[in-house]
Order: sequence, then C-alpha cells, then structure tokens
Amino acid sequence: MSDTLDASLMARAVELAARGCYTTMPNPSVGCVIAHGDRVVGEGWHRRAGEAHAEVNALAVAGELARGATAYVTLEPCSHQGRTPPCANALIKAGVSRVVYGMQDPNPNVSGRGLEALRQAGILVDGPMLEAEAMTLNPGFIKRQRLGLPWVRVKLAMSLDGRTAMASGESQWITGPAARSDVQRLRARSSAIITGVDTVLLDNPALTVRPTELNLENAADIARDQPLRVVVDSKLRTPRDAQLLTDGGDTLVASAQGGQLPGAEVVVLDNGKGQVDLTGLLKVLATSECNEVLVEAGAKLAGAFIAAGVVDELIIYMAPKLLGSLARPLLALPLENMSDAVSVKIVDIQPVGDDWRITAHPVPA
Ligand code: AOF
Ligand code: ZN
Repeated sequence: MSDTLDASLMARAVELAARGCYTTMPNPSVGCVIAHGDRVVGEGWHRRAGEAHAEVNALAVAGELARGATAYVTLEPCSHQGRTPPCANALIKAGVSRVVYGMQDPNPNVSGRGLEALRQAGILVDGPMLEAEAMTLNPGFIKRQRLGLPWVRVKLAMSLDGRTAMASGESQWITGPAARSDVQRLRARSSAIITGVDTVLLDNPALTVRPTELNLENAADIARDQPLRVVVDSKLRTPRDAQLLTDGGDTLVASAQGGQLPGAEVVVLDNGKGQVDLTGLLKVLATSECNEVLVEAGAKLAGAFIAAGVVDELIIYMAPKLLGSLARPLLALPLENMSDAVSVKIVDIQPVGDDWRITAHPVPA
C-alpha cells in the first residue's frame, strides 16, 4: 500500500470530518473513509453528539464491502460505551483488515485502548497519519481533554490604522458583510461566547448565531444549538433589560460577588482582587464540556484574557478604512517596555470580502 494513497484517503477523511465542525460539540469532528486500494466503498462523518460516529456511518454505506477493506479514520476509533457503542467493535465485526488513524483519542476513556482492541482482533493498525491536520480539526476537544480548559479565541475588528471606533463612539459596521458572516461562523463553532459588562452596557448585543447570516447550506440545523453567552461582570452591573437576559437564551454571568440576575445563572469566581478569575471561568466552561470559546469583548477584557496567558488564538479583522480617531484602542495591555511586548505568530492571513482576516497565536513567553 503506497504512502501517497494512504495520505490522500486520510486527507479525504479530514475533509469529511470538517463538515461536522459546527454541530459535533462537545464531541470531536471525525471523518472516515473505507477503501479497497484506491476504490472508496464508504464515507462517513460524525454529525452530532448522540448520533452515530464517523466509522458507523461509513460502515453503513460500505455494507458487505467493508470486509477486507482499509478504514481511514481521523481519530482513533473509540473503545468505550458512550452515548453510542464502541466503533472499534463495529470495525472488527464488519471485518475490515486494516485501520489507519489520524491521531490518538485524547479522551482518557479511549486513549490507546481503541487501537489496542483493533490489534487484539488481528487488524493491522497504522498511524498516526496526517496528525497535524487531524489535530487542527479539534483544537478545543483536544485541549479540554488534556488540560481541562477550552480553546480560547479572541476576535477583534479594526481599521487599517488600528482603530475600533470613531471619536463619537460610533463603532458598528467597521467591517463588511463577508467578515460579519465569518464571525457568525466563528460563533457557530464555539460552545460559548464571552463578553464583558462594558460591551453589554454599550452595545446590548444578542451574541447569537443567526442562520441568515451564516452563509452555509445547513444554517438552520447549525443555529439550532446556540452557544452559551457569558458575561464577565465583577460587580453585577448587567442591566435587567439587557437582551442577553431577556431573550430566553442561555446566559451565564461570571461575577466576583454573589447575587441574582433574572434570566441568567450567576457564578461567583473572585480572583482575590474583586475581579473575575478568568482562568477559573474557563475551567468552569470546560467542565460544562465547552470545547471552543470565543471572546468578543472590548479592549480591557480582551487584554485581560491575553495578559492572563489563556488565549490560544487571535482573529483580527482589518477593514480597508482609516478611522483616524483616538477612541477605544484595540487592546489594553498593562505593558511598559518593548521587552514586555506579547509576541504572536501570524499563522494565516486571508481576504474576507473587502476586509482581511489575520489569525495569530500568542508565543509563550
Ligand atoms: C470515534 N468516532 O466519530 C467520534 C469519536 O458519547 P459518544 O458515544 O458519542 O462518545 C463520545 C466520545 O467518543 C468522544 O469523547 C471521543 O472520545 C470519541 N469520539 N470517536 O471513534 C467518532 N466522534
Ligand atoms: Zn466511536
């Protein structure tokens, strides 16, 4: 069996897995291809937690043709009884003779046991193959399983001259419709959207996924499960008539002091300085199975997440405009000297409509 054929069938499995990225949470996105040589006899991907896993969907397509075939799976087949029965057993029962996996499952209930079960049954197991690609599918699932923390993205939008608002405070519509759709897709793949009370007071946002703006085929299906909205609000200043409290959706308010807010669950997480403990908040979110979270906040809170060293990814939309104003900086970081500057690695720059999307990863100090 040639390495290039294996790699190209695994690449196809990665492509299939990516179709689930808006709907599988808290489960990982997984894809599976079943083939005899270069003849594909079954394809499948995991769509939703509680529904069939990728392997089971691919085996259903392959039917009897799975016997003696190779299964390419982006994640180690599971060996445990979760919401659904173990995929390793299904592959064994279907008579596949070889399994190529993308990466080992970081879930402690599986991690290696699925591969072991396959080997015990006399199936040839190869991998990891295209591990980096397989990992890119599930940054949040992997981080949560390994560290008990979600993958944290901070979204920011600015003009070419690094401004976020006019002197008047006017700040809506800096970026165009394509970038706004892109943000909707970022929200859709997130388990939670975090904002600050200042943004609630200023913009009264809904922080929902709106199917009409997603620009995706299965938009209605995706928007069915809305992300949890989270407000960082040390002193419980969220107005009672804020959309986040009154629209019937799920909202969590993280506070440094106890209290009640109708329409939200209040969790007290004091960092000892009268502020919300951001790492503590992320741990709480991971415990409720949030894989990826999106921070959509102003300069202070976005800066506080970065200063706390808990940000995995910055997504910065840059509009081809000069706003000129000195109002509202992009980020507020308590740094004095150039030697304190936060280094980031820019991993991607893409045009999105007339705007540009910059993806950067903070480099650990
Ligand atoms: C696979 N194939 O397509 C996925 C896997 O509750 P369950 O039954 O859905 O199991 C969820 C766990 O199974 C999840 O935490 C992860 O370890 C694994 N996901 N495994 O073989 C799949 N989605
Ligand atoms: Zn499974």
